[in-house]
Amino acid sequence: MEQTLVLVKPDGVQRGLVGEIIARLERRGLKLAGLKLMQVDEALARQHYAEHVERSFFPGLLQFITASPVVAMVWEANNAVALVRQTLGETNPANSPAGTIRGDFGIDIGRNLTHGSDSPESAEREVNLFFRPEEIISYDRSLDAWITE
Ligand code: IDP
Ligand code: MG
Repeated sequence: MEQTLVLVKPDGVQRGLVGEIIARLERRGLKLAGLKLMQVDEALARQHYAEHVERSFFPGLLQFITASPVVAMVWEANNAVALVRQTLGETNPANSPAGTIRGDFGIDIGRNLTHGSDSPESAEREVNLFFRPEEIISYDRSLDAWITE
């Protein structure tokens, strides 16, 4: 099944939105496969956001993502990457519809509460950056037949 990396960024942890964000992904029907609170250091932040290294917002992004702990998670579903991105909303909360996490809780693009991998290839890279294989658990849920055909 497809996996994706989700981060509750430092703003989401500081604002007490970890439970709310997890609840929304659980209610959508995605399955939690990995979860931990962690302090991102500069080396990990640079690897995670390597594609943005030349952007003007990169220094601020590094400062922000390392400023306070994040909650890192692996979520599973068929099409998990796209489903999670839809549930998170647009990168800029100002463009995110109500009903999405960023649209309901965010204002600024640099304080958008969450990260979700942008493709299955990115997801594989990012899951491996944040998790060791033994930290990801595959298991059956008895209700799966009521969520997917
Ligand atoms: P994504 O998180 O929706 O995938 P990306 O374009 O990959 O968006 O950007 C990574 C993160 O960098 C965003 O989530 C946001 O926190 C930050 N970011 C992106 N563009 C800007 C910007 O123009 N100003 C400030 N921060 C930005
Ligand atoms: Mg991205």
